[in-house]
Amino acid sequence: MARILVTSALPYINGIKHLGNLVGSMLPADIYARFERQRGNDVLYICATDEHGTPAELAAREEGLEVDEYCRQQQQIQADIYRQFDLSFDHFGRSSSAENRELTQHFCRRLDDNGLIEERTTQQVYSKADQRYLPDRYIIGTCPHCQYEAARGDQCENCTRVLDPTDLLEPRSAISGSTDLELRETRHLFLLQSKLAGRLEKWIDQQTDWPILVTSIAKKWLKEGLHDRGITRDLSWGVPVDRKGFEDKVFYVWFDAPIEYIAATQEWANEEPEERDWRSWWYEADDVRYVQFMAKDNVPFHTISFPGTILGSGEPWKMVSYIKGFNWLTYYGGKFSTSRKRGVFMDRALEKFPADYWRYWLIANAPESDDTDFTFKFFAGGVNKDLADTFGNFVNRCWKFTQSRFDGVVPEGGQPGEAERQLAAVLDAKMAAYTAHLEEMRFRKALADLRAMWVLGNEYLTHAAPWKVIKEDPEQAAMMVRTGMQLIRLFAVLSWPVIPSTSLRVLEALGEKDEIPAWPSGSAVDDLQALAPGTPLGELGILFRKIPPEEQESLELEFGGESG
Ligand code: B3M
Ligand code: ZN
Repeated sequence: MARILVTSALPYINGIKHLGNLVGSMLPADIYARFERQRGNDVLYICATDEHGTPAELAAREEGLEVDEYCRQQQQIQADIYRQFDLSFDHFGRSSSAENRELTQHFCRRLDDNGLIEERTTQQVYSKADQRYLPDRYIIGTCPHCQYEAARGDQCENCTRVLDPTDLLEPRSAISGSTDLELRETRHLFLLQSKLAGRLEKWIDQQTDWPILVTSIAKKWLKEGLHDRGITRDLSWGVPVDRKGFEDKVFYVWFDAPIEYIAATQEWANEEPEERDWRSWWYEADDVRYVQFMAKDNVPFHTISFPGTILGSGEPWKMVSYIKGFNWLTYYGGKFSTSRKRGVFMDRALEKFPADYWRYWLIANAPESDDTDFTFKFFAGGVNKDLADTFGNFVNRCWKFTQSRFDGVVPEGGQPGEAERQLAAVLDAKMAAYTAHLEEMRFRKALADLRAMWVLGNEYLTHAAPWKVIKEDPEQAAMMVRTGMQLIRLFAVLSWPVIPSTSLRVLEALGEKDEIPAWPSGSAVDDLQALAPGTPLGELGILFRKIPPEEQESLELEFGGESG
């Protein structure tokens, strides 16, 4: 039994996430975690809200709430939506936890002990109108690299480059819009990343099996040269800096956020201290495979900054084993945008369709090697063709026929023949490919394999035509119908990582109660005998409904499907 630690990028606290956030981190992580659990591995899937930094403060201000109260409310709202999307976190924590405060301060002390922290006097943008410093997102201006006009002080959303507020052209305050800004001197802690460059480069070079999308971003950063990085800010909300003269400052959100992966595991363990051991997952944890999921704009922080923190600590913390990165999901050719409320957000998505419709479509079209463009027409096309017409229809055909001709019981009798042998051979190959693709986290390929198996089921049934055979040879027809029911069961098990609630609905209707259906053996001859003859079929109903063209159009109107 392997031990697999899974984390997905921590969603910012500032508001409900959109489908792009979901497909670029939490959904693929969940599918991978479920798959590995089905195979009997010991999986720990950890996530949390990222609660510090200027986005939280700005959002709380907009809602007229104190920032800690805002975070408390939003964390629960997000946790609730993720539950409805069947995201199977072992723990969904908060980066504002006491555990994270302790651990963040610990890392800073260790880095300091190792000569990697330096106090420096810096010039920060100060707004006279707002009577405060304007770090990171408190300041907006034009990106000096791509000329995007609404670039933020910490990163340009358009070209993903990491920025310093003083880089921005025509800067203005995000609070008041004031351009009456000046530079003032203030002391900050700097992490001497330049001293870590050699070690980081060596470590990245060892990651020969990582996706190119990920290693190319890391190497680009290393090539541009690692700058020493300010890890504190003139803000009041965040992890306090436990150092003389720094009483009014907190750590930079990107310093404490990844540490929360570890701290959230501590939160998880602290809920059941007798039973759970966070340390075995994170400290001297050579037997653990650690996989991270994130969109590409987060990759620099996970390949350079966070590993730098860990290496610099000089302690044997777990380093990531594999990073799965994603490109963008676009919306009608433009960006999903939280600030402009453009696109489909997770709460609204669930008002329209059950989670499985979204989970299936998103992962089948995941932006892996390239961006994917969401439109309701494209979405409906996948739902109608794959879920309703292929998987749903196959289940429905077998179910109905068994009910009308075999008293709703999986029939016995008959001997599998050549058609069944061929079916098993093709299934063996497809199952092997599907398993390998999930293992490699190549989700689009995996989903193509799964679809191919669903198609195979329909083809088998059409070809076998038990409704004809039953007239001359009821035994033979029984064997065919039984094979169909075995396929349904197998498909439900194989589909569980992707569409868990539909899968369990089918398995329950077949009298199975396991919360985590065990992964099949991979030998179809055996796997097509799992269901005992005589098993009664429960009520199932329609698994997936079709989305007609009129509805696609009205969704487009409702959600604003114009290009942007
Ligand atoms: N909250 C950014 C994001 O959601 C950030 C990720 C933190 S991972 C430690 O895109
Ligand atoms: Zn830019």
